[in-house]
Amino acid sequence: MDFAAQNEFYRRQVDACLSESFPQTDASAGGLVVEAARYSLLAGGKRLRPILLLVTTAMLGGHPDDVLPFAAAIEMIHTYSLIHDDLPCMDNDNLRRGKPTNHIVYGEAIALLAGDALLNRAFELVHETGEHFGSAGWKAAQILSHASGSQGMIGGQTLDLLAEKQNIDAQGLTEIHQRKTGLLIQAPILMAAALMNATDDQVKLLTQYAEAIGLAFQIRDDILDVIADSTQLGKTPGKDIRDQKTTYVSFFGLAGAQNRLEVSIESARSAATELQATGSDCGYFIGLADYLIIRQS
Ligand code: GRG
Repeated sequence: MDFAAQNEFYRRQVDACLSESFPQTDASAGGLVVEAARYSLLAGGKRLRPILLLVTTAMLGGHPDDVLPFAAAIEMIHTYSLIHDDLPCMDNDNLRRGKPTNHIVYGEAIALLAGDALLNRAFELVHETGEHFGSAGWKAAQILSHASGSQGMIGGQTLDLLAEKQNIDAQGLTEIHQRKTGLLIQAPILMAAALMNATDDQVKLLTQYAEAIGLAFQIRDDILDVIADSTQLGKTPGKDIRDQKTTYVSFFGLAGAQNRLEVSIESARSAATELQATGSDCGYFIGLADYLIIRQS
């Protein structure tokens, strides 16, 4: 299967699992907040993070079905962060995944609760499934908590808010990107490595790959904010300039950002090629690196 077919195959599995993992309940059991959570969870999206967990698991000799709840959990955490990020007190946006944002449809209070519900359901799933993997399950849970907590995504979002209208240096910019976006993209790869008891050499190469694509993803996001339109993106472009944010493009210029994107992608390709040489099928990893350079949404 080529990259696109593999991606589509796993995306369908993720979508089915997400719907089953957070079923609609009736009004007496918090039906409205579940409806709001499902509105954003099932609104589409690339499903990059859960697919990475399934692909890495398969690459390391495991069965993707066995780790589907972990994959759903990551997507729930990602979706909650998008709902909260779109709220008026944060980015105040009205378009996400090509649809009106959660608070536009359900109001701010329910949107806040829908995000909270997704976060809690995510860790419920991790605990339900983690016990079947023994200590590896706990390790995977710890990786996910770290990536999404105050040392990871929440910390990165805080630094990002504090950095608005400030002059930050390249190191500060990388730190924000690494924590806000990078760690949750690295997490599924490292969780799969933990769950599949990968060797130290495999973990080293998987970490190199994961760090490189996490950074590449964010640099491309900064580029798209400048060059894409809202139909393409499914969200509002031009927000970084509006909020006077320092981004890879504002700091290094479009060509400089593109250059750094290519350096990151080269590092990802090199790690994937080395992993391939150890006998793992890294076709998806290489295809993803190529896609991240040109992705349009
Ligand atoms: C509010 C706790 C909290 C965190 C917010 C992730 C995040 C932190 C904010 C999202 C804002 C943003 C546009 C970040 C840039 C990178 C990013 C995470 C883009 C969205 O992810 P995609 O492209 O989205 O994977 P889809 O919709 O495809 O899942």
